[in-house]
Amino acid sequence: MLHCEMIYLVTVAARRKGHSPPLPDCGPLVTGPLVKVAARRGLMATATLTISSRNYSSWSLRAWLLCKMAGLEFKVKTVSIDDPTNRAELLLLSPSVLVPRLEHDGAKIWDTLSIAEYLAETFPDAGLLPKDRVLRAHCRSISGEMHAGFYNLRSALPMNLKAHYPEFKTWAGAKPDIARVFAIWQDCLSTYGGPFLFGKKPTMADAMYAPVCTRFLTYGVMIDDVSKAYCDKIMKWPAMAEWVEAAKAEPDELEEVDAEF
Ligand SMILES: N[C@@H](CCC(=O)N[C@@H](CS)C(=O)NCC(=O)O)C(=O)O
Repeated sequence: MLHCEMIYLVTVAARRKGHSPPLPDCGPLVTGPLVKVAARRGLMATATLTISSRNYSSWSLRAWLLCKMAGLEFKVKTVSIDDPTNRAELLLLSPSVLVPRLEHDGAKIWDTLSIAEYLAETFPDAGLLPKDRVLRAHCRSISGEMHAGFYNLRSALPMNLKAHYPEFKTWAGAKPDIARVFAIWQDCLSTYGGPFLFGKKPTMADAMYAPVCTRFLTYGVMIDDVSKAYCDKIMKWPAMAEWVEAAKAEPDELEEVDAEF
């Protein structure tokens, strides 16, 4: 079971007990004056990114960072997936009943890595993928590795931006995943010089690994200096800081989950 699924099951229980208020709709994101004029005149495609909890949904965070990096003008639609009405609505939008889901200019995409590839193709100058063929292949490989793997890490250390458990005892099964993440980061940072994984600017790989940085901080995972500097850089990335601030302002959803740690 995906860690998010576990979280949402617990949310259902919380809702049955009457403690979980609906998630806020974060509304349209800021747009510049020229962009607004262009949009009113129908010169620009409007985009909508459907996400769930900013505090818990790591895939939502990844897609949101990717949209920001692409320079896409987009509205955010927030759905609470445990609500049966929302699930029915989401099923119409996303056949997997999972978020994130991006709709832009006729394209409907319900998978994070596909959103990343779509944005890289649509906004080739945004730098979501490195220009160099060899680096691009490396960037795709580690992005794919995160998308397809690290199950133990993701289930043992669920994203929870509001929480801080410095004494948390990490399940041994997650340790090889953690070691592998450190190895990926160290390889990229020493090969390409940082501060991001493929050099001076963030790429799709940084968006894919950003939630892992938050997990290491939330659960006090011991990290070496190089990885710590990378996590600090990610947390100070303005787009990331904006997301974290909004997550902290979100109503509490999962008191039961928090209480267990
Ligand atoms: N592989 C999918 C994973 C998406 C995913 O697991 N999303 C979670 C939220 S973080 C979700 O929608 N869970 C809904 C549920 O479990 O009911 C992607 O890349 O987008």
